[in-house]
Amino acid sequence: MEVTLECRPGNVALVRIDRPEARNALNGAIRERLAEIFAEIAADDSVRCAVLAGTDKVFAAGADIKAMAEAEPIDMMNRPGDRAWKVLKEFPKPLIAAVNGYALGGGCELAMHADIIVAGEGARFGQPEIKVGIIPGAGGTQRLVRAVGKFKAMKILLTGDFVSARDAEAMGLVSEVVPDGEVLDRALALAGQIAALPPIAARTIKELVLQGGDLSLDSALLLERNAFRLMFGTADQKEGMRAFLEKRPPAFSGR
Ligand code: DAK
Repeated sequence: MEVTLECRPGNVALVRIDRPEARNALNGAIRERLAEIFAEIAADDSVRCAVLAGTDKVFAAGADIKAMAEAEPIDMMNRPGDRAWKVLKEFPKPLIAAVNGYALGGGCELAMHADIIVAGEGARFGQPEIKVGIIPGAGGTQRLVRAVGKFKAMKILLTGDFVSARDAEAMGLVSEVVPDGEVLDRALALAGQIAALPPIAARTIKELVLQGGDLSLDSALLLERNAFRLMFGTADQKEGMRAFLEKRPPAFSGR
């Protein structure tokens, strides 16, 4: 199986891509499996946070060039598995990308669908589509510029050059850089930490950050204010605040 789902203790799901002979190139079967898995864990109340990883050598080198080389526009319209991008975009729970090695093209776009990116020191990010005569197709021209700003994004997109993990971190594309051997453990630890917090608050924060970014500041602030008020209808708000006042650890129920 080239994509695996593992349910970890503490309400964490680990999804791994494993097609090392093709540098985890995202063929139709992998995209289809990602769509299935993320739809499944989105609906599974026992999952509160997910980690998406490749192998310890590569995250993903992008879409499968062999499968696209002779394609016509209509083939691109009907490409199997492309619903994965929609499922990932709409995945409502916190998602952490654990990046070792290359995250290129669709692989970089895949990482940018996450909410937090943990990268190994040897990770390399890039949008090299231009070098094979195409452009990014899963949000690279839009999410990258929102993450790092116009001038860094343009350089990456127009040259196709790779960026080191440290440079990616400095420009805001990576949340945290750790030694290569510690990437997955760090991502899982962060996921465990987030999964232990109230899931309704976590989902709402994700929703506001993503939706709010496309709105005027006033509209986004209104959205936040209303969502803030709704938190007072959750059991976890009562538990969190009472536990604080009673000087005891909270026991969040997810309601
Ligand atoms: N596709 C297919 N095979 C790939 C591949 C890829 N993206 N990347 C690597 N491979 C294969 C190589 O062909 C080689 O296969 P064999 O020759 O052994 O059969 C094997 O993996 C090992 O590759 P290398 O020998 O090149 O390995 P190195 O370690 O030397 O180099 C590398 C690793 C990742 C730097 C290099 O392989 C590389 O530059 N790969 C291509 C990276 C790239 O150009 N990525 C962008 C692809 S275009 C869409 C949404 C998104 C997209 C498209 C549509 N829609 C929603 C419609 C995305 C497009 C892209 O990502």
